[in-house]
Amino acid sequence: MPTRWFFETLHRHVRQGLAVGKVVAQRRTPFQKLQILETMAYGRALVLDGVVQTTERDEHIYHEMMTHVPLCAHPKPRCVLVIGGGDGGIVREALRHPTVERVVMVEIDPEVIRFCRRHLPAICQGAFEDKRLQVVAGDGARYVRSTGERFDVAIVDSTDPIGPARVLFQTAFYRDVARVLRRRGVAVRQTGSTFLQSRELDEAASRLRRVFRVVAPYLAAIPTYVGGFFGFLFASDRIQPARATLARLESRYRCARLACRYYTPAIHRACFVLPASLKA
Ligand code: AG3
Repeated sequence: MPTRWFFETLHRHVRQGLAVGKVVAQRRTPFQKLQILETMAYGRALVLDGVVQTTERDEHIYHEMMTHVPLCAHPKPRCVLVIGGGDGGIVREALRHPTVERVVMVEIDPEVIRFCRRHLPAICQGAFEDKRLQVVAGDGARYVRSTGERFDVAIVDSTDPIGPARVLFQTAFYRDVARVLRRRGVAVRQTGSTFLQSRELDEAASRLRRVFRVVAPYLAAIPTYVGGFFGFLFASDRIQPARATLARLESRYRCARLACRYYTPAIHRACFVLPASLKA
């Protein structure tokens, strides 16, 4: 049987090709095209509008770094807001922290949640059944504009700034995120490949700097997000991410009984160390 190839459509001059055993499911929603592909190299993959969002084999790197970096940087995270993240990977990691009493996930496309729970259960691992989680089907930008609730950590797990996620890259949105955070609140977002989408990190950092006192990029290499190091931004008014001592991070890691596959307290400190070209 000839190999079927899926080619990602994200980058203009670079193409990621994945050999696909079968298309597990696909459908169009009012927001986007959803696909779950059985890939030979990375297990099942969630693809939105032609862009790989997460795969069974490497999802832990992204989800652990998006979640445990802000949660371990915070002295006692109780309430967590997740914007996007319908596959459930972030909420799964956030709910591992015993200090967390409440997680609100605001996902614009409820079909992503239904689709992933059914066809990609290895990502959420039952997190949607946790009583501490409330799922809001709606626009994250509108939610942070209007909610009266306050959070310790906000995690923006959006797609790239093409399609429905565009508003989640605007300064006005970051101002509203800051508004819903408590005094020692922390926000994080993904900013794409530092090589192929370098403007994304720069732009998001300068917008976040208009709103937050501390803005720090951090890095991880995620195989299915092509283009070398993948960028994240940490933003807060009070918390300096890399200033927490290793001993303190280790004690938080131990107290939370985390058993991660990628994140460690040492990685927490190391991921904020940047190459010369990325230093602002
Ligand atoms: N959302 C971020 C996907 C980023 C892909 N972008 C890229 N390769 N430049 C992932 C959702 C996982 N919960």
